[in-house]
Amino acid sequence: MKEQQSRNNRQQTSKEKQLEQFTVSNDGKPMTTNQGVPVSEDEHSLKAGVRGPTLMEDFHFREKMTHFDHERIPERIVHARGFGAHGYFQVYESMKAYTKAQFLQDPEQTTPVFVRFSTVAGSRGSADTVRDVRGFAVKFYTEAGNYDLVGNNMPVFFIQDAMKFPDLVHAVKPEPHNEIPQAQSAHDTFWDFVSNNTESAHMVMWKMSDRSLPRSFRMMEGFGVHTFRFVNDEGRAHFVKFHWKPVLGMHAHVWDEVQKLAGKDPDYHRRDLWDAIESGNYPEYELGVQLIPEEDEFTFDFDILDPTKLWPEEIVPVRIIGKLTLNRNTDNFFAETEQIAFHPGHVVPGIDFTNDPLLQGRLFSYTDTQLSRLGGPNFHEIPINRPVAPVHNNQRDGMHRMTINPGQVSYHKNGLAGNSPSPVPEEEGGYAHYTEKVDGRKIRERSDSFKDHYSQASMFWNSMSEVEKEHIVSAFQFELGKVKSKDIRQRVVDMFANVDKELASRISEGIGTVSPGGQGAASALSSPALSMMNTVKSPRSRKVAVLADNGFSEALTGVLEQLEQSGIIAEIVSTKLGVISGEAGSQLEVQRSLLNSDSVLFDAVLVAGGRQSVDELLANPKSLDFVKEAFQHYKPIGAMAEGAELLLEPSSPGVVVAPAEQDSPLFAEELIEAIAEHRYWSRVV
Ligand code: HDE
Repeated sequence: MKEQQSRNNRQQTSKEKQLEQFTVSNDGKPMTTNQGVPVSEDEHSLKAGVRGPTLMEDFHFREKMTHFDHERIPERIVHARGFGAHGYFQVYESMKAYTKAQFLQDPEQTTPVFVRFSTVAGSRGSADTVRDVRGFAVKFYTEAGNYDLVGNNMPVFFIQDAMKFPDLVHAVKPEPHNEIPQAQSAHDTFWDFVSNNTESAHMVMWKMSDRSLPRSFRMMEGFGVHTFRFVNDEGRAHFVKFHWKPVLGMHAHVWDEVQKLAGKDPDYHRRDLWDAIESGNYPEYELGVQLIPEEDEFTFDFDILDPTKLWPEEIVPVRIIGKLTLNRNTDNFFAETEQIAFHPGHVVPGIDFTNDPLLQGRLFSYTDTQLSRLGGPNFHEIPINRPVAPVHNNQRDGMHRMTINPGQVSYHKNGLAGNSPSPVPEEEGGYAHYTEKVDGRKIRERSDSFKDHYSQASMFWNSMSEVEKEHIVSAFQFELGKVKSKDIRQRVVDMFANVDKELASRISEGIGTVSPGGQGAASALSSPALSMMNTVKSPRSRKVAVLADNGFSEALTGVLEQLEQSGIIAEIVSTKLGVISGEAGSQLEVQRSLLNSDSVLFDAVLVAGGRQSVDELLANPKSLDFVKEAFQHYKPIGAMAEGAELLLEPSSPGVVVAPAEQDSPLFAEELIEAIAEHRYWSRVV
């Protein structure tokens, strides 16, 4: 509702105006066939007699059924499950010195965007919270054409050459003979691939870390992964890596929680994004760039074009240059989120490629895949894919062509149309590729500078806090514990001994392998920026379950007000739906019953005081489970007065208890602080 109002109040972006031309509302309209013929009846097929066969001439039935029969299109081969939203991007300061990209020049200018977040391995109907990499794909509808930054929530990748991508994906997807398991890497073929392709070591460390279990799409980083080029209007280039930093900080779930969430709410992440936008909690991410001048290409002890390497932020600082805000949900999931077609090759003047062999291969794959997914070469005409910049060329025809190009001429050069459309010189904004000098023999080989597979994997491990290390070890143990082949398990453990001996022996302890050989840590480096512990903490938009029943203590109302003021979303959870009354008669609407709710759906729990309310809750074992599980997931817990009777460990870290005589404003403040903290890892569970 809030969102609907703000949609009407604010100025539409150029993309929204364009989309509006294609938006058709059926509200209050008479029903027609696709030919515009009014329909008089829509429940019965045309039959020869009420009990007779359906007639061939029933064009309405045939049209309705034919359309239905063809409603599905192939899902994306990877990143099939995704969720998108509209928004805008604004640069903080002109980046003119580095790039002529039109949308990065003027802090006054806003550029419309569409963002699609995704998981990688699962199919379209799989659960949101599985252990996986997340896609973070942004389409900027700039005035100089569409620019796609098609990234992930991890800054490196499993492989160094696109040639191996089909193999990687075949290994991680469900096994082909029985199509098991869905949306998981915990199976033999994935780990067989890993142990035979050691370049994956660094990315596997990220995948086994908490980065794979984001609390929300709104609370994860994004990365362009590859090294790109910024080119300015003097033709000077810088190597650039892109980062998205979430304003709410980076936060993760715990493994037990995501597994339960996959059943309790498989749509957890998309619901979270949708609800946040509908309630005006617009997700925000700052855009950061790391820049390396061309002449410094070879001054690092890793190859800056190797996509299994990151540029440590402590060596190449991230410069924050702008902000992305998501402020509008889609009107139609299929038309927008499903049909959007991203491509790392959609670049604009001022942004160019490098010879990263993974990026080079992607430049082929993305258009190619749309041909079968979206049914032909005109997918750029689908409303969500249309640039807001004008499109003029001599491309014609093809499946589903929508543009009507008048005139006799569809070739260049021509005399009949004054040689138009005419190419635009580079000085006037035409895209001209960076004139990098390239020289070499044709060869199927990898550069020697790509051969270090372990140093940065070690750096990642060294940079983790003890809690994060513990999570990584148990993730390996969980995944490898599902691998049937003992040989594969052993190979993986041996491989990760090259990352860190302690890591490998800790993994080994849980999975029946022998303590590893290998050379031990490949590097003593560490990069504090890699730990999620050093992140922003905010209570904004966190969800708290308030356990209460009839007879709750009236102090609750004041606490709820304070929570709301700090941006926390409190939902009343009780034994039954309906309205509950406080000790002095104030009333609260129950949003969820204990039957259809669960602590995994919330960031924190607050148990209200009041003798009668607490007795009702104590009589329902689900309320005790609720609090216990939140405790085991390290979540902040608050209890007012008698509410503390539901707690098992009232004096643990992150458990805030208000004795009856304490004033509730102070209690609420402490609780808000605890909620911002996110998790209490020092708690013994
Ligand atoms: Fe993709 N990838 N990818 N990928 N990728 C696709 O394109 C591919 C890679 C990423 O929300 C596909 O339209 C190859 C890295 C995202 O629609 C396909 C290689 C990164 C999305 C494809 C990679 C990504 C995709 C499947 C190795 C992070 C979802 C459907 C060279 C920088 C975009 C489609 C969306 C989707 C190919 C590796 C990110 C098949 C060949 C590295 C976020 O074209």
